[in-house]
Amino acid sequence: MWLRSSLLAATLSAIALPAIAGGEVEVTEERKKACAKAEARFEKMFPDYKAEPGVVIVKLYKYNFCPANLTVKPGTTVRWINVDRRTSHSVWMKEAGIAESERFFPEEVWQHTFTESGAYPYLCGPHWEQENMRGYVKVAQ
Ligand SMILES: [Cu+2]
Repeated sequence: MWLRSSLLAATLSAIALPAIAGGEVEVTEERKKACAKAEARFEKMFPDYKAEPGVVIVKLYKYNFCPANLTVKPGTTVRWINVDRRTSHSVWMKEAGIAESERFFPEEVWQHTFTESGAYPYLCGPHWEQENMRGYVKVAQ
């Protein structure tokens, strides 16, 4: 049940933020549904995945980052996992001046450890313009 509790923690921290403040991403009903599917795909793809302290997972599915908004403490590693069927994605913290990741394919992973407090809005390189594929990480004590 590690998955449920870590997801719950991620969800709660996203909800605790004021609605659409700063670089936060608007989470529509459509996106919520896609993220529920992402969850199911993740559990199927990685049935033995073990939670690790200090690591928070974001799934990428159908032009969504799930969850799109996250708040983490400095030192946290955010691990983005592609649970899509065939589309590759990237993570590009453009505003923070962090270079775009490699494109990663289904079942592949990219991760980043946040050492500095601050706001990190990010994009998927190939899909932010057409599909508004964006996410937001707030790093705070
Ligand atoms: Cu993408």
